Amino acid sequence: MFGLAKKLIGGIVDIVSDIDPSQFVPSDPPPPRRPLVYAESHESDEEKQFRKIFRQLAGEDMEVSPNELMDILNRIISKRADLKTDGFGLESCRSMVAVMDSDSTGKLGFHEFKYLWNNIKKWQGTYTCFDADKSGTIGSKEVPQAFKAAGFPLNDQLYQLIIRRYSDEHGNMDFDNFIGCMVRLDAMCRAFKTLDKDNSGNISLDIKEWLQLTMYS
Ligand SMILES: [Ca+2]
Ligand SMILES: [Ca+2]
Ligand SMILES: [Ca+2]
Repeated sequence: MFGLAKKLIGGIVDIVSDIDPSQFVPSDPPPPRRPLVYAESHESDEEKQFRKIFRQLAGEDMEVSPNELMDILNRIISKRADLKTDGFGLESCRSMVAVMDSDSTGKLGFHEFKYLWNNIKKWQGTYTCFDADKSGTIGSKEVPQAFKAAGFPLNDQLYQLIIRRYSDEHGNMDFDNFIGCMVRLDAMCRAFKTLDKDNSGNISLDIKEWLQLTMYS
């Protein structure tokens, strides 16, 4: 989704000359029951490239399990000295899979994973950008700016709550905690918007719906 937006913006900046309009065909995720062959023949080059990488990461079953997600993320962050972290834990990866698992397979399929991947890339940029003192973590003073920039302008009370839950005893949020927090916050905001059909800012859930939402997350 973000790749496409970037491509479109890039196309506007480049203006005419080498624009290939067929590149701009929006590649919406196909309905889940469509055969794979159909999905693949309607993909952009960018998506084809990403699918190749996905195949390697996901293995035989073509789905990314929490363990596979943990391995991938830990392999990537081991190369990044600027991002302080004690590594992605299994519990945090299980939570990320749960909130992204829209078709309830217990793992991440191609589109679920791609969505998560693009978001992690975006939030890594936010993390680096808003680590103003270059400590490698997001300190409590850096939290409001970082979250605002990521699209979540909260209030002081919620920032304090998030720090209590995701930061260490000195108020510093390391990289894996930041990503875990963002994935969850983003998913919960999306769930809210879906449930708030009339945009009133209020939703009403019964106990079953409440537990479905909170227990698989
Ligand atoms: Ca951590
Ligand atoms: Ca899934
Ligand atoms: Ca910092």
